[in-house]
Amino acid sequence: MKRRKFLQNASLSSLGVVASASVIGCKNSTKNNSGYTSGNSAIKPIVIATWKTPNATAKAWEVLQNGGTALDAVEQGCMIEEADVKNFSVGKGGLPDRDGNVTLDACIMDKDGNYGAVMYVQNITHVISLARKVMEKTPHVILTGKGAEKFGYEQGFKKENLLTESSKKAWKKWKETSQYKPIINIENHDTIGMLAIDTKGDISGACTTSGLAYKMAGRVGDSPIIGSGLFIDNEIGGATATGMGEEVLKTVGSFLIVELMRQGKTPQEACEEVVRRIVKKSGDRFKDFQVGFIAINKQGETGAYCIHEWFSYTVYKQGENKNYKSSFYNKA
Ligand code: SD4
Repeated sequence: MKRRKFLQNASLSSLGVVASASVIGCKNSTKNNSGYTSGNSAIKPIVIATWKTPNATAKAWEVLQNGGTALDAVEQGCMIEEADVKNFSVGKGGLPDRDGNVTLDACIMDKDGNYGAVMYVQNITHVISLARKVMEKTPHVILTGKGAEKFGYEQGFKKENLLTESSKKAWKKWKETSQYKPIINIENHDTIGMLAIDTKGDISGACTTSGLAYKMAGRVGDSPIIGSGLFIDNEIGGATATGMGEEVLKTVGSFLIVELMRQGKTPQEACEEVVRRIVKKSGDRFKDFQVGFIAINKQGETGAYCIHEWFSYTVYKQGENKNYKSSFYNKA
């Protein structure tokens, strides 16, 4: 999806986006327009996901409402985006690397701190399920490339061509200039990271992506890496990232958010601190890349923060599925 153009052409209200900057971060409210919540009563079940992904959160919510686990919810929620060929950053239809190959990364974490990931996988759409199989059926936590693919076929996954006609067309157009310059909020930021709390109060998370469009062959970003693209600690909460993976990796952003929450920060405060740290480390470079985080704590309080305007996230809680605009660092 051409997100910036899309966002420029639509008013906030027509997107169903609820402006949040002024209320995000206010510590004592119990419920407000931002999707950010705070207070003593635990909110569950609840699901939060990066970007405008209402179909994915609806699927996860359905699983949770039926008494399913947070782990099942995040897997099934993410599968919706993986199957959506209109999402150019996830699963089938994801934009390829510069050689024209679609390569997918994903990871999943459960309430017991178990983790499974696959990286650089071709020809399999539902890599989030493959990551779960790695977690549950192998003695390992990460499989990559051909090995992951082989394991997938052994587990009954279907071999598919992930390069759709429209992604192929976009790649051919890109090849005319071959300029690798990811643009903030444009072609490559619809990665889905999802966090959920089930009716028992247990937390799980998942993250799945085709990575940055036109990346070098072999490149892996933050999304499948524990602590960077995703981290869950069932005692504390969880966090997940979207945006320029290289920058998230260098800060181990999702782990850091969870650790900051352990030290007493709200999810919102923790997201803000990690974004500020990324900005500070980058000197002036932050002007050219986007990073966004979402987080949830054990009480079901949520937070979100990004560097540049127009990151959004979707929360399904108390029967309502809503997209919210994230507050952001760069007001310049
Ligand atoms: C990556 N973080 O591979 C991912 C890209 C992303 O929406 O978030 N795209 O670096």
